Amino acid sequence: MDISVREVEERGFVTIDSYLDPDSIDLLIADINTLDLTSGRAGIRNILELVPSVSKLARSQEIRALVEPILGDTARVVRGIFFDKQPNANWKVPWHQDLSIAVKQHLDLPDYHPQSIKEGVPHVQPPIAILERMLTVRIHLDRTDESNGALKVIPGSHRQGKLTTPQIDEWKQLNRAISCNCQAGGVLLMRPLLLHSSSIATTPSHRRVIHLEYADRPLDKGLEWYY
Ligand SMILES: O=C(O)CCC(=O)C(=O)O
Repeated sequence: MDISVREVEERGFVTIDSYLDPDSIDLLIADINTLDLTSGRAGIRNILELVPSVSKLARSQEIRALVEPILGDTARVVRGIFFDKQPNANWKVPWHQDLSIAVKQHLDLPDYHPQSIKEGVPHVQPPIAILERMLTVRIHLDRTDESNGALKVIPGSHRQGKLTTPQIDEWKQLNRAISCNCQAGGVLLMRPLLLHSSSIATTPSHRRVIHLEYADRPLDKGLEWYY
């Protein structure tokens, strides 16, 4: 088994540094800059619809080469979010697992609850088996470390299903968090169930990340992925 596949299975994440070249990063930044990000927003939820070069990247061989060894060749991108932590939007996120998926429409299905709407997009919490088969690809457009609020993770925490609040507290107390530091162009692959958080930047500058989620099959019971 490829070393990064094994790391994702066992630790829930792997970082691949300097994966995208500087020219590709500059082009992505230029395209994203055409959107209005001046209002201090922490991010943009539907980046795949808004920026064609991001949806092209999400389907590119370069990114599929990272996803397919883990999810297989039926994998496809199902959600894309752009995050930026910057001086006028310097935010933090407490320890959590990613439990929601974006869907085309809400259906009244007992296993897909709770339902919510995030920036106009319907979301649901699916059965854990669906989240266990997903992969998140985070593409860094800037160097990131503790000083600009890099993502922190707790290795192995993705293997216990959905954690309760006391279980999350226990994981925090008994395990060392790792800061996923990398250079611009670096990629973090992670399982959505991996416990993660991020702190306020102490030296705020841009910390731009394209966050893509992949799934290996269609949803069932009439439910459809949003993207
Ligand atoms: O980018 C970050 O700092 C946090 C992102 C996050 O919490 C998430 O994707 O669930």
